[in-house]
This record gives sequence, structure tokens and C-alpha cells, in this order.
Amino acid sequence: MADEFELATAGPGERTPLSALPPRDWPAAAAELESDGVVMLKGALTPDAFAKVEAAVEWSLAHPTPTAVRFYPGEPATFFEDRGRRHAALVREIGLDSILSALWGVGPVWYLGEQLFLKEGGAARRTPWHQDTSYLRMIGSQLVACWISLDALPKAHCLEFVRGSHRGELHNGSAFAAHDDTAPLYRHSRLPRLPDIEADRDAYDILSWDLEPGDVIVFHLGTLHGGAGTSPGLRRRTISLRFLGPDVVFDGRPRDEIGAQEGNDAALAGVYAGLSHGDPFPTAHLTAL
Ligand SMILES: O=C(O)CCC(=O)C(=O)O
Repeated sequence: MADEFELATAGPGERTPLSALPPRDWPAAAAELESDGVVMLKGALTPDAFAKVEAAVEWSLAHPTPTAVRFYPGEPATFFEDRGRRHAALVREIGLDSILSALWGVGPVWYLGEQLFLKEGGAARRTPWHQDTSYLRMIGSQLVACWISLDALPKAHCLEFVRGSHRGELHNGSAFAAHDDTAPLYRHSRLPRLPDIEADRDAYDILSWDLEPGDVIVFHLGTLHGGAGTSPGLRRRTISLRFLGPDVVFDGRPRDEIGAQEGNDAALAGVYAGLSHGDPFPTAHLTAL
């Protein structure tokens, strides 16, 4: 199953070197990612690469995994989410591994998997503010998502980021509860509850952009991010492809003092098994690019 998409549509995943990608000031982009926790790479995908991402997302939407969910099921607009590790070949073909090596200055790059979001059928609500590191047990600077929207998005509907928040504290996750975006995921946790950023937006340095097909946002998984609600008539398909590099180690701090540690990503329990705080991840459990 893991290779189904690769076999069906993408071939073996031939690598795209940095020299074949649109040129960029990579040191400047790397500095922005390090200081802000996020960088928007304008036109990072060639039209051919973008078409491949679109085909991959459409394939995934047509072949949901057993973990696919519809958030806020009582609401008329669809807010669909799914995750998997079915697009390593795509990553190589469109050059995301080359981009990350350029941003980090080192290899190797490992693929953690993809998460898909589909919002359609009316005004779908904002994605609650959160840090992805609340749902993972990983620490390090080389821990990022490449977030790609297949649909042109005005800034008001783009994912938003709190500048520099990847250097701040780790919060409890959002439970994605309909009544309260900050409702904690872990019920018995020492992690502080998420701040209500929406209630006090002026107190935060919030970044977002007008996006066109081909743009890629790279963000550190500790960066507070949220937003990207839709208005009627706007269909928004996005994919977040997640990666780690060699400086990432196991985060042994408990997420919940009593309950399960993995939040909504039980698939990672096997990756964490037997590790102590600060241990590197055994490469056998990771997808090398
Ligand atoms: O696209 C979205 O609405 C959410 C994206 C997100 O939270 C993520 O990629 O971690």
C-alpha cells in the first residue's frame, strides 16, 4: 500500500537537483527560516512539479486512509484531514529534499509523511492555532513542513504563523474542539494551554502571504500556526509534507502525565519505542530521501 501511488503514477522518484529548480538566494531563505520559523519560497515549484503535486493530492483524496477524519462534522462546510507516508517519490521528483538540504546546509533528509487538508462547501472554519511539535516527540532545528496550497489563496485565507514562536515554549496541543480552539488535547499535561491568539491578534507578530500555485511555505514544526479558513465558493486543497534532519532527537518530555503520548498520531508509537530523551532516531524507522 505504501508504494501504491509511486507505482501507479509517479515512477521511481528520480531526484531533482537544486540546479534544476528556480534560482534563489538560499542563504537568505535559510536565515529567514532560522529567525522567523517560516519562509515563503515564491515560485519554488516548476509548473511540471506543481502538476505532480496536484495529481498526488487528487489521488490521495480519492484513496483516503483509514485514519482520514472530517473535523467539526456538525457543520455544513467540509474540513477533511488525512495523513500517510505515500509520497516519498513525489518529494524526490519535485526537489523538496534538495530544497531542504540547501536550507539546512546538510543532508541527509528523512521524510516523516504527509498530511492533507480539504476545505470546501461553504465557509470552513479556521484551523486552530497550534504547534506540530505538540503532536510529535521530536526536538531539533531540522524539523519542518513544506506546506503547499494547490489553489491560489489571498493572504486572508493563507496559513498564518507567529514569527519566531519556534524558539518559544511548547504548548499543549489543540483538541480541534468545536466549542474552543484552545481546548487541550492532553488532559493531564504540564504543558501550558495554547494562548487565545485570535482574541488578541495585535499582540502577536503574524505572518501570512498571498499565494499562487507553485509557492511553498517551509515552517519549523514548533512555529505556532493556524488560520486559512475559507469563504463560500473557495475550495482549498493543501498538503503538508514533513521532514527531519540529523540534528533531530527524541523529545522525552511527557505530553500527558497519565494518558497516551502520541495525541492523534498513534502511528508514530513504533518510531518512539525504547528511546530516551535526547536519543537520535534509528534510521531504520525513517524514510530516507
Ligand atoms: O492547511 C491547514 O489548514 C493546516 C495546516 C497545518 O496545520 C499543518 O500543516 O500543520
